[in-house]
Amino acid sequence: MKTLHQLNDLALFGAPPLFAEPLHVGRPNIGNRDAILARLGEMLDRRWLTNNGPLVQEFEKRLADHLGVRHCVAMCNATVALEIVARALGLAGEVIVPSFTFIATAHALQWQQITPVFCDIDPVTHTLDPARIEALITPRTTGIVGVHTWGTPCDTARLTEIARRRGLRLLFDAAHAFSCSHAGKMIGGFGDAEVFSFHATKFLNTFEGGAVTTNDDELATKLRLMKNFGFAGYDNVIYIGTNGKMSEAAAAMGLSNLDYLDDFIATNRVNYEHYRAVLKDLPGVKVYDCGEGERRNFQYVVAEVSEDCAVSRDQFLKILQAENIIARRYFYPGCHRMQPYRSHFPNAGLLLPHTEKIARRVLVLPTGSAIGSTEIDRIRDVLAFSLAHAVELQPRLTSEPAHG
Ligand code: T4K
Repeated sequence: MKTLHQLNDLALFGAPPLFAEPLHVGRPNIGNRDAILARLGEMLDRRWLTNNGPLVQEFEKRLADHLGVRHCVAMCNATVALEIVARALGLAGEVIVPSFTFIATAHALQWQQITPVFCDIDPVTHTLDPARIEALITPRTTGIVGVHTWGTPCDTARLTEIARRRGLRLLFDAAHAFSCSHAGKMIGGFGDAEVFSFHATKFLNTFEGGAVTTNDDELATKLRLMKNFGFAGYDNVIYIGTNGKMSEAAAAMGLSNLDYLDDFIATNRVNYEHYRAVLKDLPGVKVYDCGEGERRNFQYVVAEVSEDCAVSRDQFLKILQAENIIARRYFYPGCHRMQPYRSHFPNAGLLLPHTEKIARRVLVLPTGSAIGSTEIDRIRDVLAFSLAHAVELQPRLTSEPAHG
């Protein structure tokens, strides 16, 4: 493996990349291949592939038990789950959401003609800032959607208080927060409902998948109808619905991975702590703090590159990606700067100073079971080398926009 002595040793300037194969932020966690294949084999023998099969029912039960909630409704992905639960909760008009989130949070609302009203985030936690919400409430507002960004819980107590006092529904996008806890309770039981993602890149994956959890019996009944076209039995449709069902193959993957949850967390945690230890002395670079004292999945390792850093976030991105270290700029540039929202609210950024700042700073680094301390040390070497040679580096960096 190459070592970095001079600028021309960087892949950006023509040297071979540090890694022959790309290091990704979201390499899927795959627990036990034999267990997955055995479940898939049984599924094929049963010839029951979808439509509330036994594997989906078992997956829902195990999730509900793990999260300590009354109901877990498995779905085909978190985006459709958000759409379905938004409709089941009667969201309409305007809903307050952070702009610093994956575009699906906003799109799930806009897809059904609900206007996402973007609210700024707390610059430390990167989650919705409750102090900014009330100024955005209008007579058209029907709900708040908080996002537990990077697995860090929103300020659920203040959001619940605001929602109750103002008569609003409260939903959480918990796509990043599976198996995380808050105030001694698992994420999944806060607000009216919470939505998880089990996409391939997520800490617990079902290839594609999602789930809604709730303690509200009536809501759970509606969700079950809505994800299955509104069928209440053969030939009997009693509700408007869509197809949001999870397949048996997805549940087979989820069940098999559930057995390895603690292993995934342990691996992620070791990586997170190693990153924190080796990056702590790099000037202008700080690893986002996942917090202590509560359960976390450590799925994302998020570096923040300050504006006065000798190498900018986007320059680091280009340098790393050339070395096959596929870091990402989640959630740049913020939903409010993406279509159709950019056209709907061209000046939204004025009310979102922390969102804009954090979106310019964040660099998500590769982690997961495909990465270990050797790779992390090499990533640190690239960042440290770039900083140490920033003066010579700057004139050689082109102004090409970064990707990712
Ligand atoms: N709400 C929030 C807050 C979310 O973050 C998300 C999804 C959602 C809602 C919606 O959930 P779903 O409807 O997806 O269930 C990825 C994921 O596709 C997306 O699920 C996730 N958030 C988002 C944060 O990341 P992209 O566009 O960055 O994906 P992509 O294809 O670039 O993959 C990310 C990395 O993972 C790459 O470095 C490649 C690697 N990868 C990817 C796949 C699919 C693999 O190594 N293997 C794979 O199979 O969105």
